[in-house]
Amino acid sequence: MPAASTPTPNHPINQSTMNNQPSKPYKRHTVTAALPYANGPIHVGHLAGVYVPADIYVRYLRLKGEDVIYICGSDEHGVPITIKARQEGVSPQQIVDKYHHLIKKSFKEFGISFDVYSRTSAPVHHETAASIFKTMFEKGAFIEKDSEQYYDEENKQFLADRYITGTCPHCGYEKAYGDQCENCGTSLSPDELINPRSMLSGNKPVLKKTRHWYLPLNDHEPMLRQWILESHKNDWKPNVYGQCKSWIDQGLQPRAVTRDLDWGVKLPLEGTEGKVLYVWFDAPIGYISATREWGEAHGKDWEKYWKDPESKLVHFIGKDNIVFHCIIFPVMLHAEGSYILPENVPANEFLNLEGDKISTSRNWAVWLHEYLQDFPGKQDVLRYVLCAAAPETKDNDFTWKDFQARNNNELLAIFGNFVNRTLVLTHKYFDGRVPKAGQLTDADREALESLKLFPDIIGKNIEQYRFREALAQMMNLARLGNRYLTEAEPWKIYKENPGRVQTVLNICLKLCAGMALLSEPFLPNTAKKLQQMLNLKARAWNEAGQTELLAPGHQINEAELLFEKIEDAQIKAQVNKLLEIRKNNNQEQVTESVKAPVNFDEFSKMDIRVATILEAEKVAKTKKLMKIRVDSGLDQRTVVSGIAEHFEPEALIGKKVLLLANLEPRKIKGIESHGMLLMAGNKDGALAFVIPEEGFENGSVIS
Ligand code: B3M
Ligand code: ZN
Repeated sequence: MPAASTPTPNHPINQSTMNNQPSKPYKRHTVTAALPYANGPIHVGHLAGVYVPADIYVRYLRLKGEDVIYICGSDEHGVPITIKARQEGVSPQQIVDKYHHLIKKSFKEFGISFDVYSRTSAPVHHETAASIFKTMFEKGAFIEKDSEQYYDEENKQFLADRYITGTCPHCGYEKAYGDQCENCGTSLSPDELINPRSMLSGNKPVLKKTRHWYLPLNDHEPMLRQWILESHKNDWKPNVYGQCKSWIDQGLQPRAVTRDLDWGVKLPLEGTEGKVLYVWFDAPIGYISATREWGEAHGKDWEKYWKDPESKLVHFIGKDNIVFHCIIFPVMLHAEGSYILPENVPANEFLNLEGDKISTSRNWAVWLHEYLQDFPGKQDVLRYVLCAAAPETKDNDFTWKDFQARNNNELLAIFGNFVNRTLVLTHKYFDGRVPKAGQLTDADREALESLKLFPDIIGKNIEQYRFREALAQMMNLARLGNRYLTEAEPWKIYKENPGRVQTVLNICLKLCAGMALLSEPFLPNTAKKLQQMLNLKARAWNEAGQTELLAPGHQINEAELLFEKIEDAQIKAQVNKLLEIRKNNNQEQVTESVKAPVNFDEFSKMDIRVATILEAEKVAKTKKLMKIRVDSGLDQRTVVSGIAEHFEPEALIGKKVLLLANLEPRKIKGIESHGMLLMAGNKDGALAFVIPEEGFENGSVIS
């Protein structure tokens, strides 16, 4: 009995681990996906963590006939964008224009079905964000505070944290930022930096008084405790709940929500020129302004999606955005007073690439626009692999080998193979007409009974944000079909029992029709193609399990291949591309640690000669200094050198050394030093003289 061995509908984990509380019925769904920063293209990590799961969720809801809006847009403010613009010598607006369009295009190509993809530089956003700030201000939601902040006098500008560099007080790294040391990872505040410098002018910044507006998160602690820690203890993901709990338990602080910057949403208060809203204040409001833009364009009442308690608000984000979406934004909405709070915030962990953290600056990523060049038309394959390996509960790894295996052994060998065999046989034996089923065997009945359960099993997993499991179940339907067909062997029995073959193919076609509907959230292009092949009109989700889906006599279209084999050579090319990047990165690290390059002319300015040490003595009252008299072949001169801890003076007399003879004279401890002796130092701190080969007379030139 083929179907009896299917793990699917009886599979205990589906039901038992799910939270079976009856969910509150909602009238509509407001689904947001984190707004990507418009300062670079998007990569597989973005897709896997946020946009594919959210897309599966909304596609499913639409098929269920729910009222749903899927919202996103570009996050176009913030300091990194202004820094990138500076580096490239263009305006911030030019940067965001470039990436906004690139990102929007990538999403479209991968079938991410936003109802609106807006941007935070849009006037509707500036207006909405300013007005929410204003309402909050009028309600007394902020506290005002003066503080001293670093200011660049030459550029007449307060310096955002990222605009200040200096030495890390923890590890001594000289290029630490005002908010973080990228060497030791410590988060810093600008006043902790030793020797702070403005990135704009290179000057030492001065402290200057400035006024800012703070959101007193601490005042909202009771609300947060009740809403998150009590009400959402069981339905939020443990990683999300845990982060929120630890934030709240550590004690919340007032957070500054304004900045001295000229790129962003201007502060809507008198006398506050040069101040904008902090990017994390305006960005989440971007969800609201995008909804408004959509509502105004389509004549819809957008406010219901944000203000009616019968709307279910869900934020899809990555784990680094949890605090902003679970604490700060909800506090803003609550303080404003007329908005609903999110019902869930299903944040994912991170996706790594071939064992390493994805990094834009190190170019360690699979960029979507590049993927499409190398694998044209294979968007669904990537969606599939990214969902199957989604970092739902822990960080996960994307590897090209896994990509190939999932395409060849799953999509092609299971899904594609079953569909293809069914359609080809239907054309071969019945001219592409759905045959009528005869008497059903136990195996037939079981296959049909199983089919009926799938919409619910897959749907429940999606509703619980368990997309990997939902996808695995969808594939179990294909597995079931494959096994059923293989065991029924219609090609062997057609001659003596064509009536049995009619029944078998009738059932296989119904399974294919179920797959055509239930795969849509995951593999939208494939589903569409399969629906066309089956000549199936668009249907609702729940119909996928109904056995009347394809009536006998219904004409299907020609079979086309849904998936192609991915060859070793294609994978090798991708792996080589990454190896090349890794090699370049390693080289860069080496060159980064050496000093800035000099050209030949600069080098040849140095006059380096062979010399002999005539006398040496320690400089009194110092530990390190030694006064050395040398014969340079040109003259006799004094050099002060910091080697006294390493050598005894007597041991140096008569030694041949190399002398940088044209170093500007310098007074050290009152002694005029005319040059420098070349030394080698190793990482243990040992020193050795660089010595010429035997037999070179004083004055010989080094070049
Ligand atoms: N742009 C951060 C990020 O991509 C940010 C999300 C904003 S969502 C309101 O990590
Ligand atoms: Zn450090």
